[in-house]
Amino acid sequence: MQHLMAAVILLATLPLTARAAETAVSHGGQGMSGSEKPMPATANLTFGDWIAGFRTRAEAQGIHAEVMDRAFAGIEYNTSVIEKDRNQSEFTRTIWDYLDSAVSADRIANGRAALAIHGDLLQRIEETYGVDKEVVVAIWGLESAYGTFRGSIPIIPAMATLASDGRRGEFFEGQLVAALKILQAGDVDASHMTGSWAGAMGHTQFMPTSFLDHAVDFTGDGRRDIWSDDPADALASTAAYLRNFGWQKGALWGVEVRVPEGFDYGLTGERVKKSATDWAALGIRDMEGKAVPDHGAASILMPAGARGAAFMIFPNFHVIERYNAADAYVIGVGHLADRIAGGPPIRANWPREDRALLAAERQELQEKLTEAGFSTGGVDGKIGPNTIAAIRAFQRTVGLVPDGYASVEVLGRLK
Ligand SMILES: [Ca+2]
Repeated sequence: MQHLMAAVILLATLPLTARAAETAVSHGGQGMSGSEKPMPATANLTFGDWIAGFRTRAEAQGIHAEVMDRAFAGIEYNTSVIEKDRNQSEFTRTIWDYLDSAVSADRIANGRAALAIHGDLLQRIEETYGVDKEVVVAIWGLESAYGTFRGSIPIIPAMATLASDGRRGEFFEGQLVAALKILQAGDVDASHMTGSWAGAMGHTQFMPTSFLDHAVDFTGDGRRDIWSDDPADALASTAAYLRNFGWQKGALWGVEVRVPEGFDYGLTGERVKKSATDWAALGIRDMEGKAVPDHGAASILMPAGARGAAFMIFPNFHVIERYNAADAYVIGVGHLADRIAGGPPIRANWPREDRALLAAERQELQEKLTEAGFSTGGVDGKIGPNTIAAIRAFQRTVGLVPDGYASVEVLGRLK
């Protein structure tokens, strides 16, 4: 999952359970251009040649020949994995659509049930790692619907296929070597090492490299087993992951806030950090009208612009980002955890009449902004800090609220 961190997200028409993996490999998640090489007709022959070369590279990284032999026995090129990699949707979900599903009544109820059923285990994990149990349960709920959808695709063939394919071969070869190291360590055998097509494994969808860095054996049987029905090792591994990135127990991830009339929307976004006290002085209040207590350096996030909800976010927000960097995901995890703990729904309305820009429209937005003199630092279809800054600058010149939100309206004004 550390590979997720820098990734810009795609919250496309994907099952929630596949999202972490999608994100890990989407690098912005745009639809594929027409320049991709078609798969060679002799894919299996090519795959065999690739395996021969890979064997040498894997052995150079300490993978034993017998581990390689066992893992690759009868392996076949997985065409469907390549098809999935090529056909990622260009449709991006709005944050409200995402949250409707991520924090549905069912997912809240199932989270509370999971917390009750596994209460003793989660309490021990919380005490051991100093990570609030509700956030661990929320990640479990989003990644696999509390263990219901852990992924059944054999990881070694999937990673080998993607590694042999040129598009993101280096990334997947790293995951494949990590997966072989897991087999070599004896945590699982190849037949039980399953997950999503893009390599996310087990109850909380660890990528192989993240497993090597963070997974733990909480049951004490000598194996880090994140795949079996017993979620203990997977949940403890997730807690360890969050602890390793600096989780502060008992501190908020974020809280919904109201911004005052005349608020400078140029202060929104993760780049601007202030203390809760300084935000209070600027008129930011929680939904009860009170100043927000201090939970560390805070930013004001308005993920759907000025017409949607506002959140004051804290350092724990950035810890959840290490799992998956999308604002929608982080808010989904944090809000689900709050709801499982009995907290209130998000109160603000979302601009539900809006739709998300398509990938082609995001590129068009960047082209039009650049043409109009507001540089987006390139045209890649990803709405990053440069594009947000360009949108704000454009909004100011035409008298729109400078919230930096990449809306259909802004694109329309540029045309
Ligand atoms: Ca174990």
